[in-house]
Amino acid sequence: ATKASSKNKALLYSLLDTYIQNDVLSIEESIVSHVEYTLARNRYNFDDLEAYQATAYSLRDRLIQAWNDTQQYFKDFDPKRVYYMSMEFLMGRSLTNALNNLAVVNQYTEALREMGYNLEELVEQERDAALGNGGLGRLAACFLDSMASLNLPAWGYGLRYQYGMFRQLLVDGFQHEQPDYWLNFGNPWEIERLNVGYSIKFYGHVSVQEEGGRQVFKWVPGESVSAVAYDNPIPGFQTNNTINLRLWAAKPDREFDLQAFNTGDYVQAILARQRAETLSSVLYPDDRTYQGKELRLKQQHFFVSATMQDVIRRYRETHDDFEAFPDKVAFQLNDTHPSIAVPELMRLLMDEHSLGWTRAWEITSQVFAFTNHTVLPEALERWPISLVQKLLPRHMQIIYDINWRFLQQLREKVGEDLELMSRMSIIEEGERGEKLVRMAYLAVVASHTVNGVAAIHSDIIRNSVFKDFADLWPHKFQNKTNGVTPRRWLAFCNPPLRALISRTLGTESWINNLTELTALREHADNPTFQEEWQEVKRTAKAAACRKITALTGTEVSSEAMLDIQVKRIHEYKRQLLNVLGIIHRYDALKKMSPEERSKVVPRVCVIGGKAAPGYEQAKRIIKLITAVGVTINGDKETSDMLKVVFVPDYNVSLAEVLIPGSDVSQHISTAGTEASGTGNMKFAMNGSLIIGTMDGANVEIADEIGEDNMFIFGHRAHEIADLRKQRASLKPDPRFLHVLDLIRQGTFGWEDFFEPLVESITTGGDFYLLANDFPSYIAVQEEVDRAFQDKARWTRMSINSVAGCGWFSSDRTISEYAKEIWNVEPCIVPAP
Ligand code: HBZ
Repeated sequence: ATKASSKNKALLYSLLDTYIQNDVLSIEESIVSHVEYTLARNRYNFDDLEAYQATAYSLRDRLIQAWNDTQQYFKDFDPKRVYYMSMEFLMGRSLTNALNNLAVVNQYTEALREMGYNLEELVEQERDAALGNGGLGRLAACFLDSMASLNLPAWGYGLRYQYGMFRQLLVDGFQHEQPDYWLNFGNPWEIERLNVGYSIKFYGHVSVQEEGGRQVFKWVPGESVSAVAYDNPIPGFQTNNTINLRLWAAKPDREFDLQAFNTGDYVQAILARQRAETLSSVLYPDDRTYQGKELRLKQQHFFVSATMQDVIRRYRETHDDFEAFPDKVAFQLNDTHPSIAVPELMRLLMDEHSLGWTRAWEITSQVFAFTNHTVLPEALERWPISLVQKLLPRHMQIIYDINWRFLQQLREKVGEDLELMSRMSIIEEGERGEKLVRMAYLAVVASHTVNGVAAIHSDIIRNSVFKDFADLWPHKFQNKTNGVTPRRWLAFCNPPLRALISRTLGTESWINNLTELTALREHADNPTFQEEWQEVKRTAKAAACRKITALTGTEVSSEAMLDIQVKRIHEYKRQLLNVLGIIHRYDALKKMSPEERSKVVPRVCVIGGKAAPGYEQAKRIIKLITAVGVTINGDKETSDMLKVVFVPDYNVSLAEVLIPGSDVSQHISTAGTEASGTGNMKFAMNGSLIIGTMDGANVEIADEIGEDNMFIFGHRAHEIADLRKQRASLKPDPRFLHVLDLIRQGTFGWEDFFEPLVESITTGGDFYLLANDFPSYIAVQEEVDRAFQDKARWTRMSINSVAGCGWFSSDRTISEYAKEIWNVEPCIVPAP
């Protein structure tokens, strides 16, 4: 590239000075110019989709300016940076978020109104960016928001899937999966960087040569694809800082397959090249059942290798050697999915940058930290050695070396304890002689810090999942209780609540300092404030009910209590317990006299969430919910008192409507199974009361907002192991058995299809202990009804929920990561 002369420079500096203005007229000009020149549509005639796209491009211009300033500032200042590595970023929509963070909501609303468009309608045109399964992916998105808002020198790295989380369709109450081709109409929020690309190798073999007295390993790949960068600007709230989420897409490699073209079959060679793109095309929709698919490991290595090469290149722009690398770089591994980064960094340092093993390991073990998100054994990644060996032969050698040195070190420390060594080995001697790589152990061995995502979960990690490692390296283990961004999950999705809080506290500073919400406590019993609070809830609830009716065709009254359980469908989350409770409620209603019935609190029970496509039991649960809904909603005798709906295709955007409108929400996993949960925090933040077990972050929510402001039930984590042992001799509550009988008798039809569900909680062993927790669940539900009848009490509990939520801002979580794990500091970009 030619460098601008100093004369030109002055001109270049001045040229864009006045380009971006945020007055209404400039915004109108900017939108119309995008209609005309970016979309090439007629400026007098564009539909809502085009208006949305032009608005998004107009905002993108503004984001790019802040992004450029931020990246230049980071480059000049050269602080230690953190790279958040995640296979998933569940971003949802960007328009409302960008408008609010850039503080231009009013101007855009007015500009669009003058042109004849309604911003709220345009917002609905945007497809969710659903590049994640659930909590883990959404956490990564909340973390980006907080890292930007806290002015941290941070980047996110991930994959640009062309097909995000599948769209869930319900046909006759059964889940069907539809492809989510979200890029259909383009993605105005991303910047394609065709100039940023890396070659990613697969397969082949490793040769060893002697060079100057040391062994040099050469990986001769059998396949190679290019990784191309797509940058997504992430604005912070009330700051100019705009960080980057860099997502990689696979493209055919320019150089690599020249050979193939010499064989004569030109067309076949082109088609083979084209297949490279499938590598990053689809998100695996299985949360926590490890499948061991070759393409998945390919995706992991692809994403990790591109990221490592990119970070090293950036570091080397300002450093001649790797001495300062650990002072300039921190990597956070979002679960084990990116943990192949450990041998990849070792390989790059040794084979491409000529460092010796010792120095490479010193560096590697200073830069990684690892977050665990589950204790369910079926979710732990264990790649067969034969597969790793075939796909990544050099990495397999390095993993063996890491393990050998680790076991040596262990032996020095504890002596020749073979039992312990085989327990802790990164290589597992699997059944049938199949050896496996325990990716979690690889991550633990290489990381300087390992954390769980709620206090109880971090304890479980220390005391069971990674106990041997915690005994060996107690200093490595930490807790970082999850949080959610109060921007998306309160201020932007619930503007009336934001306004009421700000009016009451006389400031908006709580949005960046969420513990200020405790000041709401002193208003909790104030009748006028309570009245305003109820009005806010009524507004949100009306919107939620409209949405529910639109999605399900079932009329639901916004007078009724709105009870919501939305999350991935999994046995451990116990949606089945919820349904059994609903059936019990229905049965009780049927047995009442009309007068008794008229005194009951009407309830709308909403359940939503996706089942992994191969998870049959979860799919049966969905069918049971819908079948129970058909029977109950069609019963004239009870339908004023009870409705049951399954909302299809639960996603981030739907959550933003349902959560503000809900009265109660359910977080009822068997104690010790839900690592944290983050939906619980979002509901509490919007004044929805929690029905929950003492599991995950519920425990800390109870500490913060008070158990008397929640509905806690069920056995505690320390009791679970014994209860499981004794489950076979448990005599379940008669009401529990009666509910099962109703299902078996065909009250909801499909009794043969539901038999495996009934079996799983009876003769099947009831692993998640539904029978044990059923009585206290029913009791707490009765308490919920009583509380709802006392409006002042309910409203006070709701206010206290919000008041106690300050701790669950992801700003708090990220500040802790920054100080206690990453050792990075804010790097505030000056205002332009
Ligand atoms: O991570 C969730 C935990 O279940 C939840 O308790 C926690 O709050 C949240 C954030 O820490 N875990 C997941 O969402 N896990 C996955 O989505 C997943 C995706 C792909 C996998 C395995 C797990 O291969």
